[in-house]
Amino acid sequence: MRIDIVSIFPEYFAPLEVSLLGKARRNGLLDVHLHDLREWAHDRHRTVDDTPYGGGPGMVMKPEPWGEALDTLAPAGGEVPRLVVPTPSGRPFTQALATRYAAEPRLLFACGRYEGIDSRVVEEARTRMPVDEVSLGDFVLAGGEVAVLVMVEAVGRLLPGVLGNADSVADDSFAPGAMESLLEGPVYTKPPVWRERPIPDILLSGHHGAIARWRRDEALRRTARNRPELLARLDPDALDAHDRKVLAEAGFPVRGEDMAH
Ligand code: 6GU
Repeated sequence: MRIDIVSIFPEYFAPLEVSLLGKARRNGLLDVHLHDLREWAHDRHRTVDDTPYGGGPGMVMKPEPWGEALDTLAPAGGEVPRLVVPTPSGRPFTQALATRYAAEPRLLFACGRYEGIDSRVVEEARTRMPVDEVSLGDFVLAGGEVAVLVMVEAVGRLLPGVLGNADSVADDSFAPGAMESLLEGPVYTKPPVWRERPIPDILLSGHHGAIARWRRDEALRRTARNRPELLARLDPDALDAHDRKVLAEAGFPVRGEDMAH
C-alpha cells in the first residue's frame, strides 16, 4: 500500500520509522511518503492560513496550497487515492473502516489544523476522488497529525505480512466478522505468582474449553463495566445461557426466548 501524508509538520511522523510499521516500510509492505504543505505555498512567507470569512477565532487553511498538493499527489490519469481528512467533524474511525482502508491501494491523508481547511478543497476533491472526513472520537486535537498516526497504525497492522501471527488480528476487540464486539479480557504471563498475586487457576488447568469459557466470561464482564453500550448492540441469539447468567450478574439482563413475545 502507498500512503501519502501532507502536513505543515512532517516531522510529526518520525514514529512511523519505529517498531511494526518501521519494519513494514523497510520490508516494502508499506510505502509512506511525507510532504510539507508549504512546498505548495509560493509567497515569501509560504503562508498556508488566513482569517475565517464571517469572523470567529483562529485561522483557516487557504485552499490554493491544498489544491496544488492534491493536483500533484492525485494527478488526472494516475491511480486515484482515497483522500482521508482527519477532523473532529468527521465520521467515526472504527475497526471496520480500518479494514476497508487496508484494502485500498493508495491513501492520501490531508492534515489540517483543527479550525480546518477551506471547505471548497474537500468539495472540489470529491469531483475527482473518494473523500472521507474522519474523526477519532469526541474530543479535540490541535491538528490532524496525531490522528493520522493513529489511523496509519490501525491500517498498517492489517496489511498482509505486517503482523507475524494472522490470528492476532482476528481476535481483536472490534474485529469485524466476529459475531459481536466484546472487549478483550485480562492476560497474564510468568511468573505464576507475583507480589502475592497468583494468576487465575483455570489458566493452568489445561482445559481449553473451560479456558475459552472463562475468557468469554471475563470479556462479557469487562464490556459490561467499561462499554455497556456495546452490550445493547449484541445479537441476543448469539448469547448462550451461560452468557446470560454472567451478564445478569453484571447487571445487564438480556431478554431470552422464554421472555420474548
Ligand atoms: Cl481526526 N482531528 C482533530 N483535529 N481532532 C480530533 C480528531 C481528528 N478526532 C478527534 N478529535
